[in-house]
Amino acid sequence: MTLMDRVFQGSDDMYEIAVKAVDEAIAKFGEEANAALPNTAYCLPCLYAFSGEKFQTLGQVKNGALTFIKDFMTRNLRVHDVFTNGIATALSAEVIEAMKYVMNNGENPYTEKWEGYHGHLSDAEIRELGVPLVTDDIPGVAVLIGPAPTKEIAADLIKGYQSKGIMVFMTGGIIDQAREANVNMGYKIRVVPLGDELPSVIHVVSVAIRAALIFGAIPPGDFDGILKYTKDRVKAFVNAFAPLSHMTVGCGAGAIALGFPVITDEKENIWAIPKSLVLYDGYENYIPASIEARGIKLKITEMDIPISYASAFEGEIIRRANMQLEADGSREDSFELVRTLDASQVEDHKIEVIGKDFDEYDFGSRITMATIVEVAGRAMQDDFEPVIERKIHEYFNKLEGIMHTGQREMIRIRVSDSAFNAGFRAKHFGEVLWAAMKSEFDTIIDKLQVKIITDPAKVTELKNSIAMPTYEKRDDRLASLTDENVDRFFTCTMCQSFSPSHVCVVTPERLGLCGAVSWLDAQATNKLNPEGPCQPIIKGTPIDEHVGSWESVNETVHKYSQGALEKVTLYSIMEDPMTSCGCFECICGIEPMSNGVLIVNREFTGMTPIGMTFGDLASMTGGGVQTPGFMGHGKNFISSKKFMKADGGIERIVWMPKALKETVAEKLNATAKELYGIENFTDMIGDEETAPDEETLYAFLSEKGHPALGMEPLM
Ligand code: SF4
Ligand code: NI
Ligand code: CU1
Repeated sequence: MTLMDRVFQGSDDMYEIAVKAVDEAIAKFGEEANAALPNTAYCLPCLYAFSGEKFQTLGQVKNGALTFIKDFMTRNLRVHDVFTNGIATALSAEVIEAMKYVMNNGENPYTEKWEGYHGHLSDAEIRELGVPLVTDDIPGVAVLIGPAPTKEIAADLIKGYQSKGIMVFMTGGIIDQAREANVNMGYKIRVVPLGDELPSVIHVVSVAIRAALIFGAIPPGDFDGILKYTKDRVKAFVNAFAPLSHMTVGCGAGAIALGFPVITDEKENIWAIPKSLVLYDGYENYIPASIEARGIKLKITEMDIPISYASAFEGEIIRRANMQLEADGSREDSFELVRTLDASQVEDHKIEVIGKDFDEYDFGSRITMATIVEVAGRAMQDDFEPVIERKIHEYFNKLEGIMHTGQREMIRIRVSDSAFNAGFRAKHFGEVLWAAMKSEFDTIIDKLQVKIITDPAKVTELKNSIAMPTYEKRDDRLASLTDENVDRFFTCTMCQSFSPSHVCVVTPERLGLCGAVSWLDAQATNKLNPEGPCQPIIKGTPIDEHVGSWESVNETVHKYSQGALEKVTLYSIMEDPMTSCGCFECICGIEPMSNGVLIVNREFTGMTPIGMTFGDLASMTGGGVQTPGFMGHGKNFISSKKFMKADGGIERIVWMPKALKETVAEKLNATAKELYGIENFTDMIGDEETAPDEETLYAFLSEKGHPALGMEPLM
């Protein structure tokens, strides 16, 4: 059998299973039943992307989707057929997986076998990956189709990828091997066990394809556009282990069609294709070969520490039972601070531990701990201190077995027993900060020293004498930063690696829509990398300052969107609103009955009163396209005086999920009081409990006398 024949056989095999699965589902639920996968606005996302059609019901899948797939299963024995049959194999897998969800009433069909199986990923999970992907914290995506020859090889590969930040998706027997080898798994730590059967591999393909729809604004049905997007922008690859079934070979052809190289030790009827099909049997070569084949560039920071450091560990949770020690600023004084000193006062790479080291405490101790980073540099400015300081959270969290939450004097740091037993001590926190900050802020920081202080009296003294006054000074500075009293805004084009025409305009009162880039961050990024993603926009004279319209802003977005945009009105969601890439923290959209808008955060999985979920609303905008009436934004923007200022301001907000309301309440209420004299504005805003649908919302707003009801129509 030739390689081509194996692909065709695999494609036939997968199709046959799909047909059976659909018939079975129809026999049980009827043709009218819903076929869509849960928590996505794209129904069967891969089929939608390639065909442009949403196959909503089982009948539509049977009569539409299966025919669409069949048309790809051409047999003219040309190379082209290998790819189309590869795609057909993948699409059949999507049908099979969707039917598993249908048969299980829309719930994850795998959890009955093992609760760790992740199955299908939601749109929100994909959006959440936007920022780490653009910052190269996730430099690539590995898809492992198992089982590997031994559980040790499986564990080495998984951990090897994880320690390089590469996100791992697994399907089949390799998951059992990882379980036997006690490998930690889960979406949060970026090692995702999809499911035990091969078709579950489609759930990671679906991530790549939805990235094209969400971030790339590729229109559904644009077959070539989708393939070009995944090839150019999604740094994924496949590792598959012999013996391969024909279906796996078929999936491999699909992967190669999407631009994802396959690395395998298969020997039967297979031959290498440069950059696409790489044959290996030395498993220690898999990782370097995969990285090279996909052209992945790794960010490497050498650190003198006994544990791993990678973004995948940011999602780790350390429970009390595994807690060697903890510093908790809400109970005992603890804090972290970055401050600038004169060059003569800083000795580069000096790390001091003042007080007891970690091995002088009992297991489970609560300690006090201050982290003081002192920097000197000719380009250093006070404004950069909070930007650099906030990074401590990320740097500590990237350590395997270390958990960090909060900032300033409200931090909590946990060191696990495994990190401690590996030899992790206080000075290693200093090593991490020195290495990470010196490499990330190289053009700002010339010299850097760290003090880790555990002596309680000393911590308290320094907190009161240095830390608190510094925080206060910074807060005053932040409060004084408004759009009016700075001379420049900044662009952020970081997301262009996924959303080629998207430009964020970052102002003091409007942070980037991902929530991760404030005006101060953008300013520091510009200083670090003057040719980089954050370019200054010197304001100049406004066209209309009330609505947020500047000639300079228009020229800049026109230039950096490569001509895709003519103008942006910063304070409006109706008139030339800012575009969205896709990774926004929140989406706001018009609520027609009340003349207001509702805002939904990414974490909210429920329904809004207009009958759309976060995913549905989010799918209305993205990819750097302007869509009046819908706009992605950061959480902090909600309480800004500039939020929808041109369209009536925060008084337009009529609905938010309860949890989001609680998060923003303090600041939003303060803004409402200052601008409109309204007390406890959030009490007037409906949520999923008080106002689950449009009728209850209208009644709720009327009862509360919500100001939006008396405002001019939005449209
Ligand atoms: Fe992406 Fe905008 Fe955030 Fe920059 S500010 S990373 S462009 S979402
Ligand atoms: Ni133009
Ligand atoms: Cu983004």
